[in-house]
Amino acid sequence: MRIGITCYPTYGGSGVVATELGIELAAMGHEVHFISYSQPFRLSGRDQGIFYHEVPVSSYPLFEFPPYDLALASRMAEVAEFNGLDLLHVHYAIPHSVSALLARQMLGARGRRLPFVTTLHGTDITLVGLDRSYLPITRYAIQESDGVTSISTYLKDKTVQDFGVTRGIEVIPNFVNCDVYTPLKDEAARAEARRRLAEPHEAIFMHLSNFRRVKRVTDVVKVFAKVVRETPAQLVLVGDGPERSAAEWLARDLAIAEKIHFLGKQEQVNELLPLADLLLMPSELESFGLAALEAMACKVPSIATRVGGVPELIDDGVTGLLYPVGDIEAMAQGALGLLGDRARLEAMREAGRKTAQTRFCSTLVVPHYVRYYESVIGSQ
Ligand code: GMT
Repeated sequence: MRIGITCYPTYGGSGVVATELGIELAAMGHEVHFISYSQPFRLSGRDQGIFYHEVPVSSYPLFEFPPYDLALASRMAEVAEFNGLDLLHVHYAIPHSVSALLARQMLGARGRRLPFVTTLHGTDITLVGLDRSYLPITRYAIQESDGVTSISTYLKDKTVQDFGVTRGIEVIPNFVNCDVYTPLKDEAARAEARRRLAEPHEAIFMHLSNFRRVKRVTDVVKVFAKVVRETPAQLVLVGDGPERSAAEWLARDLAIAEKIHFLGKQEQVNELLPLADLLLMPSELESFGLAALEAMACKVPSIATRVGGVPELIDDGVTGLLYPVGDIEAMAQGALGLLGDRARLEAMREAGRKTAQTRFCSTLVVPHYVRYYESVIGSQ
C-alpha cells in the first residue's frame, strides 16, 4: 500500500505513535509518505520506504493567523496525486481530519478516490475538541472519515458521549516495538549506565512527558520529595514544555534540586527507560499513557493515576500501581512499598514486560492497522 500519514511532528504521544507506525509499515514493505510542517522528530536516519513532504505555510500581512489547515489540505491532495496514495491516515483530529476531508473532496471532484482514516488520541476529544469553536467541525470531520480509530475504549466512549458521533470507531491500542524498548540484559552494562545518574545504592525514578499542565509534573516532584526523605533516590525528568519551570522552582523550594536531573527532550528514550526503577505518571488525564507502555516494555513499572484509558494498560497491583489524581502521599507510599519489597517489584517488572509483549507489541498491533486500512479501501 501507499499510505500518507499526517501528525503533529513535535514532542507528543500522537506524533510518536504516528511516526513509529510509519516506520513499522515501511519495514513491512509499504510506502509511507509523511505530510507535515516539519519532519517528525523520531524519523531521522530511518528512511527506507519513507518519504517526507513539508507543508509550506505562507504568511501575508492580511493573515493574522496563517491558515495551516488549508495549506495542509492542498499538500495532502498533491502528495496523494503525485504518489498514487491509496489512503491517508491522520493522527489527532484537529485540524488534520478537516484537512483530509477537503483533500478527499478536491480529488473526488476529479474522479480520484482518497479515503482517509482518523485516529483519535486524547485531547483532540477530551479538551481542545470540546471547545465550541472546534466542536462542530471536528464532529463533522470524524463522522465523515472513511475510518476512525481510537487508542482506547475510554476514548471511543468519550467520542460517542461528548461528540454524539454515531459512526463506527475501531479501538486499536497504542503499541511499542518490544525489540527497541527492552530491558538491558547485561546487568554490568546497566549498572555502569545507571552510575551516570545515581550512586549504586540509590533508586532511580523517571518521568517522561511533554510537560503540559495535564501531566502534573509538579506532582512528580512532590511525590519524589516524600520518597527521597525515606530512601536514597534520584529523579530523572525527560522532556520539556510549559510546566518545566514550575517543576524546577518547586525542586529548589523543596531543597531537592541536586537530586533531580532535567534532561530536556531526548531522542533515544529507549536507552534511558531501562535504567529506571519506577516511572512516575501522575497525570490529570491520559487516554492511554504511551510513556507507561514504553516503560513496561523495559521492565519498569509505573506509579500512575487511575484516569481515562490508563486502567486498560496498567493492571493495578500487577503491572503497576494506580491512585487518585493528586494523592501525593499514597503515590509516595506505594513507591516506597515497592522499593522495599524486591520480590513484588521483580514480579511487577516481569508482568509488565509480558503484557507489553502479548498485548501491545508492534508485531500484533500494526497488522491490526493494516487490516483496518484494507477494509476501508475495500469498502470504497
Ligand atoms: O493530549 C496530549 O497530551 C497529547 C496527545 C498527543 O497527541 O500527543 O497525547 C495523547 O495521545 C497519546 C498517544 O496516543 C496517549 O498516550 C496520551 O495518553 C494522550 N494524552 C492524553 O489523553 C492527555
